[in-house]
Amino acid sequence: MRQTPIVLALIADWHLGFSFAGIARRDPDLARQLRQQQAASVETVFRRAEEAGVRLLLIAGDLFDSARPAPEDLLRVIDAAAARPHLTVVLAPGNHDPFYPDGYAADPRWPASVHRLAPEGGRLVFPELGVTVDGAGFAQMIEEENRFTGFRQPIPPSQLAVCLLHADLDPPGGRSLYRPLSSREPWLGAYDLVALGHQHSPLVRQIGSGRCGELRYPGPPLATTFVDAQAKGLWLAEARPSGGAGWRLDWRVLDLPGPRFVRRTLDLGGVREDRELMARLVRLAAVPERAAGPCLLELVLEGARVPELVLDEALVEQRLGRLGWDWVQVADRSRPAPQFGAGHAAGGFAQLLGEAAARLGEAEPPERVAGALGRIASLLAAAEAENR
Ligand SMILES: [Mn+2]
Repeated sequence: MRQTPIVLALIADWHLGFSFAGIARRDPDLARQLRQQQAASVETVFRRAEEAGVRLLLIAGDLFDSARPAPEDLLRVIDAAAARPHLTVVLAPGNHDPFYPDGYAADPRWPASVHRLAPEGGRLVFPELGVTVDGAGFAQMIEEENRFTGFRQPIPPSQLAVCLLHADLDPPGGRSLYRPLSSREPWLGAYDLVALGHQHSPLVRQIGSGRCGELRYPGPPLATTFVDAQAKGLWLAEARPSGGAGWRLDWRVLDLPGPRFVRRTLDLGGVREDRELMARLVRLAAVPERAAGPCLLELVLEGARVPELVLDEALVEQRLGRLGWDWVQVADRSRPAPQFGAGHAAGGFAQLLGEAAARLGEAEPPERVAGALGRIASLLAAAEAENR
């Protein structure tokens, strides 16, 4: 039996070639810096993997942001892999970068060490590594069903059994446009590791049957949007036979230089005036320590906002920017008070309701104001419908 453990790395949702267009509209320099960091991360990831003794690099889809990556993005990955022929790479294309017969996955310049799993599914046996990798790439951008359910031929217990897939694990209601996969499907018992991409957050679930392996999302190695706020870096595992039914995997994560996308939430329910709002924002928006790359903040506002609270988003972004953030954006999900702006078809009744809403904010505790404002808003909507 093998004495030294197999070292492997798992990557998903890298989204190389992402445009950062939303950031570029307001801050072209920051967008350029993010694109450069993303491009540089390709060599960094391959180098760090090599230095850590990784023999097998698994890429669970959405390596590229697009099915037609820019030539320089494709070449960066091809070159980084070609420079390390002893690092075996297996790629299962995802919904962003599906396996088209004439696309990047079929490019003849890929070195022999990089295996791309086709939509019909495949089994790759690496006797020198002691690993078998099964899996299938996406054939198109939407697949409302996962057709890959493994192979009948069992993998010998002496081999680490891996399934590599881009799939949506346990989606709400069991339905998804990106290969819904239930963690209870019996065929998963054939694997020590079901390596997944798509959900952009690190997650692990144990498989309760067969080899009693695990389902794992690594999250992206490098964040590209606020969806990636949980991104941790490059996930590595040492795999060794457990002595029982399957293999044991011990995971650790290598921190990579890059941007920090941070999301923080403020409940406006208890906030009564602008000064208090600013004080809370400043407390909430402390910049994280040890941040090497740019720091981007999304401030999410929740709760019921009292009507006299004037929230100037530009002012908030400016004030928080002074705390050291490279980017601040406000996502207002608070329930707004009824609007009585100019040009509104507001008659006397609407005026009355508006004044009542303002008085409520002065006199009542916020938790009661919330319900009353909702009532006022529906009365106003009914009044408007009548006027139409
Ligand atoms: Mn993705």
